[in-house]
Formats: sequence, C-alpha cells, structure tokens
Amino acid sequence: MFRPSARIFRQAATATTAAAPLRRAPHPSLHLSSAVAKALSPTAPHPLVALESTIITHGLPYPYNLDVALELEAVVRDNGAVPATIALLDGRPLVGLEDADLQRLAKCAEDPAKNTAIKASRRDISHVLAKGQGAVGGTTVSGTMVLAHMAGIEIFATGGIGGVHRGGEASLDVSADLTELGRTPVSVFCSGPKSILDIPRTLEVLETNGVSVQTFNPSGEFPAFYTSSSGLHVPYVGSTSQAAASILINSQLALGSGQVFGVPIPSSFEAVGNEIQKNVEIAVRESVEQGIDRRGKEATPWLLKRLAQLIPESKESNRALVVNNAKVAAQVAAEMERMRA
Ligand code: PSU
Ligand code: MN
Repeated sequence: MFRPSARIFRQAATATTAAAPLRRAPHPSLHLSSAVAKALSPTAPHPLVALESTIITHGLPYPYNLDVALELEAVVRDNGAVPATIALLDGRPLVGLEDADLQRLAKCAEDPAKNTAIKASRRDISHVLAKGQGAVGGTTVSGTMVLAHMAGIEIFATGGIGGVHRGGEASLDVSADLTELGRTPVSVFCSGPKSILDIPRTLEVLETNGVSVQTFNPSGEFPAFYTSSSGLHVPYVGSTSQAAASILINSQLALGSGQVFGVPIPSSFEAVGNEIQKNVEIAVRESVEQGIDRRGKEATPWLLKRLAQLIPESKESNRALVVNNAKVAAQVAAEMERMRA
C-alpha cells in the first residue's frame, strides 16, 4: 500500500501552490446556472462539484431520485462548494440546474416503461442536443465529465462509475466512462464500480488508459460499491488535502487524464452490503439468461432496476454512499481552492 511521507507530501503541496494552474474558461455554448456562473468567475472563484444526471433519469426510481438529487446538492453546499448538476435539456447543455429542471429529469423515471430520457454518454451528446425542444438527456459519468471539463470544473461526485461488464472480455461491453477517464482531466469521487461489473478487469482497463486510481479506504482496498472491500489494492489517499494536491499536480503537469478516488460506503451499511452482494449475483445471472447483457446501454439500468426489486434496501445503501461521496468531493474542492489562492 502506498503511504506518502509527510515530507514528500509537503513538498508536493508547496510545489503545487507555487504554480497553481488556473481553471479554464467555460465553453461559450454551455448554459450555466447563475450560481455556477458566479462560482466560475475568474475574479472570485469558488469551489464547484459536478453531479451527474443518469442517476436521476435511469439510476433510481421516482420520487426517490428527486430526493437524492436535492440532498446531493445540499450536502455539496453544506461542505463549502457549489453543486453543478449536469444534463441535456431542450437542446441545451446545462451546467447547474434549477429545482424545476431537477423535477423534470426525475419525473422521466416515474414510469420506467415510458421513460423518454436518453442516457447520454459522450457519443450521445450531439444527437440528443440536435433533437432540440422536448429532448431530455441524463448524462452518465462520461457525458458529465465532458461537460464539466468544458465548464472548467475539475471535481465530480457520483455513486458508481461504469466499468468492464462481466463477460466483457468476449462481449467488449466496456463502459465509455473508462475511456473518458483516460482522456479528460476530471476527478471522479465514487464508491467504485458497482459489483454488477468485473472489478479486476475494470482496474486493468483504467491502468491501460493511464487513469490514477486512489482509495480513501484505510485498508488500501478499492471499494466495491455496496461494501468497502474488493480485495484489490490501489494507492491510499490519507486526507482531503492529499487528494487536492494530487488533482492540482495532475493539472499542473497537464497530464490530460482523469483520476478516480474511491470512497468506501459508510461502515453502518457494510452488513447489508454483503446481503446485497448475493442479490447482485442473482441479477447478473438473470441478465445473462434473458440476453440483457447483449443490449448495449440498457444493461446497466436493467441491472440497477432488478437489484432494487430483489432487495429494496439497496436504494438506501446507494443513497448513503453517493451522499458521502458528494461530501468528500466538496471538501476536496474547497481544499483545492485554498491551495490555489
Ligand atoms: N452505476 C450505478 N448507478 C448508475 C450508473 C452506474 O451504480 O446510475 C450509471 C452512471 O451514469 C454510469 C453509467 O456512468 O451508469 C454507466 O453505464 P454503462 O455501463 O452503460 O456505460
Ligand atoms: Mn456498455
């Protein structure tokens, strides 16, 4: 397990502060909410945390999804940063949503059989925007990273990243999130890939793509979403200031790649996590039997929905971990602005 010495860390932090890179200016095509525009102002920059919207349109049932979306924004604010939920609405790429926008996205999941929202990864951004009025796109980790980077936001919190699906070595079902992380310098705070995925192969692909993966888990293990341990060790990040230094150094060196910070689920959810894991195996087996694993972008939402049916408590675990990730991300974003000042 990697543990930086205090001396090395101090040097890194000092070097970073000495040449703290500035944020990039937001792309003119983006529609920024007034809170986000203000936080991005070059004269008085404020910490920001991007949030995705696939979790709202395809990840959680209505109205639970709306509660979680609002709670995520609140926890980011409570921890000293401005939330920037990202989505595609009526032909406009939005960075920062008003409550009415959040409600509209959440409502799309009211009847899953009639969900007209489009799950939007990088490849979907232009076709969803081209549809114009009435079109709703819930951005995935990859779609959100693209737009966050265009806005100049470097930190993003979510529940789980996509990864290599089970059997992905044959089906080639590897989430676009892993490619995005290799090409876009945004740091994603998550609780690992959901255990519906193949976690060892996901880490292999992240390594191939040059993505720094670190864990806040004192055991040094990368978290496995509903539980804290995956059995797989990655570098340990001992504090929010160390994470902030890592992000600033990545930017200062213009490495161009993203980073993943694994935050373990709060420990009180560990026991139910083991129970959920058994149901994950059932859901995955059913998806293979029914050929869902060959249906491209439908696979992940199907598995999430099936899991919530099999074990409704999984929703509470999901909420607890994503809220905790948003809290840690906001603290790191605030720390980063302090280092940059
Ligand atoms: N994992 C979850 N909940 C989610 C997702 C993943 O626990 O809602 C969403 C994220 O938006 C992620 C996307 O980026 O699914 C990955 O989908 P795919 O496997 O099709 O790339
Ligand atoms: Mn896929």
